[in-house]
Formats: sequence, structure tokens, C-alpha cells
Amino acid sequence: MRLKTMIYAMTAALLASTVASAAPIWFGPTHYTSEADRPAAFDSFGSCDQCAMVVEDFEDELIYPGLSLSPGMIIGPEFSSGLPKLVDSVDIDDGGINGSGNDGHSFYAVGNKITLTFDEPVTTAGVVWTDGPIEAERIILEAFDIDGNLIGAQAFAIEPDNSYQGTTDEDRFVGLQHEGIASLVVRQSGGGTGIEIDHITFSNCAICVPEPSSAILIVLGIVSSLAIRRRRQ
Ligand SMILES: [Ca+2]
Ligand SMILES: [Ca+2]
Ligand SMILES: [Ca+2]
Ligand SMILES: [Ca+2]
Repeated sequence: MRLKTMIYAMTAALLASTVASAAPIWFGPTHYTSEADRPAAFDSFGSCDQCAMVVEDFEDELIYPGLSLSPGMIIGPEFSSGLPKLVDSVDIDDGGINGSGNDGHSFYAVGNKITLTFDEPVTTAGVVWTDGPIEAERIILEAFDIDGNLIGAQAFAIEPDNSYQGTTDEDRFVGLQHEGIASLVVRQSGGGTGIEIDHITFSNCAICVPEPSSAILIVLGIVSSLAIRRRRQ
């Protein structure tokens, strides 16, 4: 009887640890000039040491299938043709890390927020905030599951440089890990005169997470060894 109770308890505990939703793991704000600046731990999830990451840098002026962003548009060097250069891409995207992202491409929206939606929920999602008004003192991430339930929200301190001309010292990577991220709202506090982002970085490492059936096999293995020990006693 005690053995059966133990089986139930261990099975429930293992299934709970596998299936239950823990709190999100947040990353950033991290100064970011290229992918090399992404926190190393961001690429690991569960038992998967190296998730296959997608980085949407907008340089081909297309958006990765299965990812959508709204509102806003991709902008590139032609956006500010004849005017002071306004594009604020991640620094390396225009060919070199030189303090400017003028000649790369980014995603810009009027207002103060952009919603990222994933056709297939992901486990890992991040973004680089590249520009906003001087009043924007925080970047806020809000992650939602496929039913629209809030997974978590987090605010990150940023220091806008009061320039709209592609400067990159202020650029920051922020992100999170959690199972089942279906959408991510990227919002900045303060003024709503525009927000600019780049390097949407995401992955679905679910395939690397131990499946419940595997957890049950582990329990059965432990239980059978316990049963053998009991018989020997
Ligand atoms: Ca550059
Ligand atoms: Ca870019
Ligand atoms: Ca910038
Ligand atoms: Ca700026």
C-alpha cells in the first residue's frame, strides 16, 4: 500500500515538473551590437543545450514565415533618402560595428508598441530595442499563450540617447523563455512618437523537453528498483 502511494506521488511530481508552467525566465537588458552579444543561456532550454534560433534582421526586407508584427513596417536606407539618416538597425547589419545602424534595416511603428505573433508557439523569444523617444525609460515585454492568457510581463530599464539618427550605444536585447509563447507585446514607457526594433530572435525547443511518457518510464524504473530492494529486505 505504501509502495502504491509512493508511485502515485512520484508520478504526480514528475508530471507536474514536466507539464506545469513555471515562471518565465527573463533575459536583458543587454547591450547589443550583433548576435554575439545575445546571452549564451538564451540558446538553451530544458534539456536542449543548443536550440535552433531564428534571427529576423529584416535585411532582406521580408519577414520570416510564421512570424507577424503589427503595427509597423520594415524601414531601410531608402526610408530617409534625402533626409538626415533615420534608420536604427542593429549595428552590424550594415556591414560593420561602428556606432551606427543607418544603412541597415529595422522595424518601425508609430506609437509605443509592436505585437509579435508566432503561428506556432515558441519557447524562447527576444527582441532588440533600437530606438525611441528620450521619455522612454523602460521597455516592457508582455508574453501571452495561444489562448491569450498572460504568461508574464517584465519591465527593463533603457537609456534613450535623444537621437533618431541610428546611434547604437543605447540598443538593448530583452527576451524570455517559457513554454507556449504565442505572442509578445513589446512596449516602451513614456512618449508614443515611435518605436524601433530589430533582430527578432526565437526558437521552439519543445522537441528537446522530456516527454511525460519518458518521465513515467523513469518513475517505473525507480519503483522497480525500490521493489527489488524491498524484496531483499
Ligand atoms: Ca553599423
Ligand atoms: Ca537589421
Ligand atoms: Ca539606437
Ligand atoms: Ca536613439
